[in-house]
Amino acid sequence: MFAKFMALASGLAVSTFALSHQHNEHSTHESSGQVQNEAHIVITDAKVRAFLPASRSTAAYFTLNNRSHNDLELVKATIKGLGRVEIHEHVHHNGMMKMQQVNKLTVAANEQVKFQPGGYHLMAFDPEYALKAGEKRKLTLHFANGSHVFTMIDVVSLKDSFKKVEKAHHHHED
Ligand SMILES: [Cu+2]
Repeated sequence: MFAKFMALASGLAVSTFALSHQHNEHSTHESSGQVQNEAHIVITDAKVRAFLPASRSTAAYFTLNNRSHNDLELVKATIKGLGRVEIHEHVHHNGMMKMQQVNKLTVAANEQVKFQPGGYHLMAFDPEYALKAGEKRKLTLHFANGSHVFTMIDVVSLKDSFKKVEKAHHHHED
C-alpha cells in the first residue's frame, strides 16, 4: 500500500507547481499600520504531516480565525525545526488543479480561512530534525502589520488523518 502511494506521488510530481505573484483577488484593503489585538486571532485544528520517506516536502493545515475588526494579511509562516515554509493555494486552471505560492493572504475582519486539502495549505521543506507523529511543534503566523501569533501544531502520520489529503495534494519535489 505504501509502495503504491509512492508511485502515485512520483507520478504527480510533474511540474504542476507554478510560481505566481497574482494572488490578491481576496485583497480589497491594503491597510497597514493598524495594530491587531493578537488575542483576537485564533488558530485551531493545526496539523502537520510527518515527511514521507524520500519526500522533500510535507503539508500543514489549520483554521485561522480573525475575530478582530480589522482585515489581516498573512505574509509568512514558520514551523520550529523546518527550514522553509510556504503558503500555497490550489487553483483550477484549464480543468487541472495546480498549486501555487501565495505571498499575501487577506483574512477579512470576523472571517476565518481554512487551510485544508485542495485549498490553502502550508508546504514545509528542509527539516532540521525529523517530524515524528505524536509530537508538537510551534507554528507561528506572521502578518503584514508586524504582529504574529503562534500555536502548537500536532504532527500526524499519513494514515492517521491524511487519507483524503493525498488525493487532492500535488507534491512537488523541487
Ligand atoms: Cu503546496
